[in-house]
Amino acid sequence: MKNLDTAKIKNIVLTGHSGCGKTALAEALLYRAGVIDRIGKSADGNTVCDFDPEEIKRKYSINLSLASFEYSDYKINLLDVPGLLDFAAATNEGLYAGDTVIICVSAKSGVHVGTIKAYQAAKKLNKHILFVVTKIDDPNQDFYTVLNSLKEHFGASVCPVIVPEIENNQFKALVHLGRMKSYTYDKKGASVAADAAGIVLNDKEGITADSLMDGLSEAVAETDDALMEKFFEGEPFTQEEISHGIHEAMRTGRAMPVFTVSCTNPAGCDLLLEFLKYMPDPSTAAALKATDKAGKDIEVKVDASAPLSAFVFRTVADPFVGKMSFIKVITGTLTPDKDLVNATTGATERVGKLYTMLGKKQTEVTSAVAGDIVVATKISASTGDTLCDAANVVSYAKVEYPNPTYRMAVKASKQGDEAKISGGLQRLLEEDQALSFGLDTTTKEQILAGLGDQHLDVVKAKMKSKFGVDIVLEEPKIAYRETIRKKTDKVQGRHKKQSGGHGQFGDVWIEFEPTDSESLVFEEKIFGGSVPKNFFPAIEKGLQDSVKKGVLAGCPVVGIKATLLDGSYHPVDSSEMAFKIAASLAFKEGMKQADPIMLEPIGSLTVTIPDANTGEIMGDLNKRRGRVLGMEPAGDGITVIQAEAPMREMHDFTMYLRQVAKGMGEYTFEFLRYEPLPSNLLDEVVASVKSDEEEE
Ligand SMILES: Nc1nc2c(ncn2[C@@H]2O[C@H](COP(=O)(O)OP(=O)(O)OP(=O)(O)O)[C@@H](O)[C@H]2O)c(=O)[nH]1
Ligand SMILES: [Mg+2]
Repeated sequence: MKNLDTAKIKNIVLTGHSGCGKTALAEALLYRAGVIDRIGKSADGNTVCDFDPEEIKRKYSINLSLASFEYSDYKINLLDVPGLLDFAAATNEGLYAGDTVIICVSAKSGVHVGTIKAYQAAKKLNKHILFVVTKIDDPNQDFYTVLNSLKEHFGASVCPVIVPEIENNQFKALVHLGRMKSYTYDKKGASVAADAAGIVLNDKEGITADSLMDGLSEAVAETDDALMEKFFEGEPFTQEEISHGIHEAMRTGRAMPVFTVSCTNPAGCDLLLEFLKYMPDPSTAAALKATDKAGKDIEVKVDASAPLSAFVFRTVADPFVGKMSFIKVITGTLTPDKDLVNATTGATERVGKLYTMLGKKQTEVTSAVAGDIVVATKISASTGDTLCDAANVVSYAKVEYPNPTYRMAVKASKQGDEAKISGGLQRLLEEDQALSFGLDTTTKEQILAGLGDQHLDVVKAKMKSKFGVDIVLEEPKIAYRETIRKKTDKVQGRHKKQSGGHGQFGDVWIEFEPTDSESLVFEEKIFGGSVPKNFFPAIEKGLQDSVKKGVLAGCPVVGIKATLLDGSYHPVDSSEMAFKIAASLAFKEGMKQADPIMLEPIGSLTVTIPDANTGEIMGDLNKRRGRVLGMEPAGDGITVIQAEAPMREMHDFTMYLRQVAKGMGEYTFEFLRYEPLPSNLLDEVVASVKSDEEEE
């Protein structure tokens, strides 16, 4: 592929609800552009973008794919992202790299949470938006209802440009409102044009092409004073004015054009491809937030004439090819074999080879100009790092990622594979910023956290296929504690054993009482040397060992103070070991007398949800023994609930919230403190803790 000017590059990200046809649209566009000679299908596992074995197996996208191709004399970088919320990290990376966001909407199922999320994300990042209604060939298409729903959700700037002609509920042709031409398609997606003036678009509802033109004309008129005057005087626009006006309206954010396609029997892909040429180029995209060398906040626009700066927005850890870094060049030109500064780490970096991608196919290139998206292999930079010329040190703001709240304990199914697990997961963490892995120091379990069950299921499958390790995912243990509620009288612990030669003798009287300190507090108040000083450390050690396992369920004991009051010893038979044992006997007896209870961890919860879900979530938190502390409107139909809830009740909250709030909810949940476990749960908890121990 030849090297191009920034103005000839179009970075287009395909977003939308899962299953709405993003991967299929990429396929259809590549076919119409002559890049591939047949259209693959996700269901057949033969598309350009869903090439990962896990995508082929599951028949949906889990990764961000880049399909770069030439069309006319433009380079189009298509980014196909997953629609499933479990893989939102890849979606966010695609949104970062794309300049124009195509939001795909199925003509059959319409606006869903994925559509709304894509829109919100695109707006937040100031991206240009284009709606593409897919599946127009489907017998159950309902285009004009979907169009109305788009207007209801996203406002008056939704502006139909290519709409279908529907006869007897079936798709017949596409009408380009700007040209007032109707296009009928053959099986290869080639079209024949005819005049569309006066055409009825939907025989059932009597919608005409002329009636839809009004919205388009208004959007065009708003782009220019002279056009506005013409519009008010009722004069028709010329073809050129309309065409220029649509592009201008989109560039300035006044209009979000709506296109219609079939991806499987390609229709409308020719018109869409043509339109893509007029998409804003990277230099006119919104400026990126960054910090300069001195740490000052700045904004940077894509600019080929400035010294090099480039952002690593995705990393793939391939066990065979090595590390692949997806890079968007922001300023200057990226070329191999030049020393660069990694502004994030301070390291010097050298890019060996650069590639342009078509799904999994790599083609080497010699340089990449500002605005372009390429892949470098085997560099040490990580996702989120900025590479730059020493003369222009700048760090771009990182992509925002969702919080991994779905936690599972990860174990090796085969003993001895533990090291392989952390090795493999470290590699997967490099490519997935919504995954976290680490030791829960309270339960001593390795915890893998992600965005949902499908996310972790894919991680499990990748561990097997990429690193040959079988992992088991289990509900994480809860770090229960035990404590006491009453002060005891002094309790005796006496250890006496006479076996052959030397005997063993240790005797202590200890008083136990509750305290605020989490770890054991030990004091001694021995008078008259009833226990010699040199045995005190052994007694304390005996107690320290004992508090590791309480008498109820064997959980660590917190909030306990032990005071050594008295005891006796034997000049020959007493030893450190004997006093250690005596202390542990006193502890066991003391715990029983001190009204022991179980404590459970309580977490602090912040839930962000649409207002409409508030009642249901509050009811659910109540069932989870949660305490709602406050509820506040956060604007835009969003409510924030602050609550506290026991950790043992919250394991499935991620999946629950997703289901209730239809993917529009978020939350954070962090350990706060311990509280007494309600007595009705004691037997159940003791049994579960003991059975966990037996397993180990
Ligand atoms: N009839 C018809 N089927 C389509 C069209 N577009 C997509 N499909 C089918 O819809 C299903 C989902 O399409 P995909 O392209 O995989 O959907 P996606 O948006 O990439 O889904 P995710 O990767 O999960 O986000 C597949 O079976 C496609 O063949 C279309 O225009 N017409
Ligand atoms: Mg897909």
